[in-house]
Amino acid sequence: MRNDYQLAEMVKEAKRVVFFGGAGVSTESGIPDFRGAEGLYVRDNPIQPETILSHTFFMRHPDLFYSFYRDKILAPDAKPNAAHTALAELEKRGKVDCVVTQNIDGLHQKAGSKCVLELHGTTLKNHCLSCGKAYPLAYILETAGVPLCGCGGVVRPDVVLYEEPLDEAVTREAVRRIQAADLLIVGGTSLQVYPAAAYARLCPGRLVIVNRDETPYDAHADLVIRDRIGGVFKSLMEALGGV
Ligand code: CNA
Repeated sequence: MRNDYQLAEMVKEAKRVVFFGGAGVSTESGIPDFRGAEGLYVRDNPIQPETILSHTFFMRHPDLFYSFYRDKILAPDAKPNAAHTALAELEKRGKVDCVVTQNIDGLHQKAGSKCVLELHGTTLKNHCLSCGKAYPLAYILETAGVPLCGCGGVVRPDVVLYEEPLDEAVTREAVRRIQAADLLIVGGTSLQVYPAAAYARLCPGRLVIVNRDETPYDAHADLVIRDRIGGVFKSLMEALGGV
C-alpha cells in the first residue's frame, strides 16, 4: 500500500489523533527551519540560532538578538499551508484532538485550529521585563533596535528561549493529550530538542512520522513518510474525502 493511503487508513481507524510538529510544518509557508536542508543552521550565520535565541545572549546582547529575530524569525505575512489547514479541518471533524507544536509562528491558529499547545511560546505576544505590560507583535515590528516599554523596561517575546524552562501547565497538558491519543502523527521536526522530542514515545497507540529527513525515532514508528508535509496532508485529505 502507498504510504499516503496507509496514513489515511490509520487516521480513519483512529478515534483520537494528536499531531506533534516542529519547524518543518512551516517551511512550505516560507519560514525557514533550523536543521533542514535550507535551515538557518547551514546558511549564512556566523553564530548559530540556538546561541542567539538563548536567555544568556538575550540578556547580554538584546540589540543583536532583535536584529536576528526580526530578520530571520519573525514572519508576520506567512500564511498557513496545506498541513496547517488539514489539521484545522480534522479538528473540526472531531478527528484531531489537539496540535502540540514547537513552533512559535501562530500559523496553526491562523488556519483555524482551536486546541494548540505551544511548547515554546509564541512570537505574537510580548511583555515588559520590568512591569509585565503586554505588547503585540506589531510593536516589535514598528520599533527599531531593542523595544522598550513606556516604563523604560526591555520588552521581550513570550517565546521560551534556550536555557529557559518550558511552561509546566502547557507541557503537562501536552503529555496528557498525547497519552490519551490512539494515533500520534509527528511531523516536520528533527526530534533533537529535548524534552519535547521525547514526546514521540509517549503515545500508547500508533506512531506516524512525516519528516523530510531521518529522525532518531523512525525505528519506533508504525509508519515513516519522508516527504514534504504539505503534500502529504493534501493527499491525506483527498484520500479521506468527506469522512
Ligand atoms: P528543526 O530542528 O529545524 O527540524 C525541522 C525538520 O523538519 C527537519 O528534520 C527537516 O527535515 C524537516 N522539514 C523541513 N521542511 C519540511 C517539510 N516541508 N516537510 C517535512 N519535513 C520538513 O526544527 P524542530 O522544530 O525540530 O526544532 C525545534 C526548534 C526550532 C523549536 O525550538 C522551534 O521553536 C524552532 N523553530 C521554529 C520555527 C517556527 O515557528 N516556524 C522556525 C524555525 C525554528
